Amino acid sequence: MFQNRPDRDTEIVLVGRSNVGKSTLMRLLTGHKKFNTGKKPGVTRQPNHFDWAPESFMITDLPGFGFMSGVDEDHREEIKTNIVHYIEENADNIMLGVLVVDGKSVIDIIDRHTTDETIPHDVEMFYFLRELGIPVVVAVNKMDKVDDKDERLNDLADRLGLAPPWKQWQDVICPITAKRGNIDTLNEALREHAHANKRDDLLKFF
Ligand SMILES: Nc1nc2c(ncn2[C@@H]2O[C@H](COP(=O)(O)OP(=O)(O)OP(=O)(O)O)[C@@H](O)[C@H]2O)c(=O)[nH]1
Ligand SMILES: [Mg+2]
Repeated sequence: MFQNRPDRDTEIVLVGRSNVGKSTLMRLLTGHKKFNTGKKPGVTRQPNHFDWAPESFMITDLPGFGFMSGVDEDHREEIKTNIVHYIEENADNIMLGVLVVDGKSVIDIIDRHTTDETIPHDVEMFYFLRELGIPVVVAVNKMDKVDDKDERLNDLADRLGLAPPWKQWQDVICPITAKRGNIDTLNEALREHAHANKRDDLLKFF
């Protein structure tokens, strides 16, 4: 199980497959470089918490799920189970889930893993959070590698059950390039959610 969670009332969690750029995004959101990022999937194995005591607020960078180099299937399943438990146990305090996906590969991965019996991890996580009553923002990262931007984002909206065009869902679908510090669309969505939660004291963070 994951331990060492600071006791804070309001939390934003970053979830997503390994290597999509969660820790890169965590660095930007917190302004701290201490979060390790890496070229190979599976860098983050325990939640990284960053908290602000006066606001009783924290952002949590969760380990990735799915493929990780050097990690066998059983261990990957265990990590995913731990992520699911973490979210269930703390759902009352989680204001928002940021599902981070790789804009370049997400559609291929979703389509490859969709069968009559299985739902791909990303889609499953999107619905899982919503079923727990946690609003979700999808941060579509690595847009620097995507050429057909609108087409790709329309496909993603469709796969998540949100009727295209994606531009109707700009409070949910936020294209970003974390590596270049370009996360304006996400910050805008985070501000909207903070305001909707009557937490204007958090606006200064985004
Ligand atoms: N091209 C591109 N690469 C990016 C972007 N954001 C992150 N990366 C790269 O993607 C790789 C993975 O980034 P991480 O932030 O470590 O990803 P993570 O989701 O935390 O990965 P795990 O901890 O393994 O789950 C690194 O090589 C990053 O530099 C982006 O916007 N564009
Ligand atoms: Mg990481």
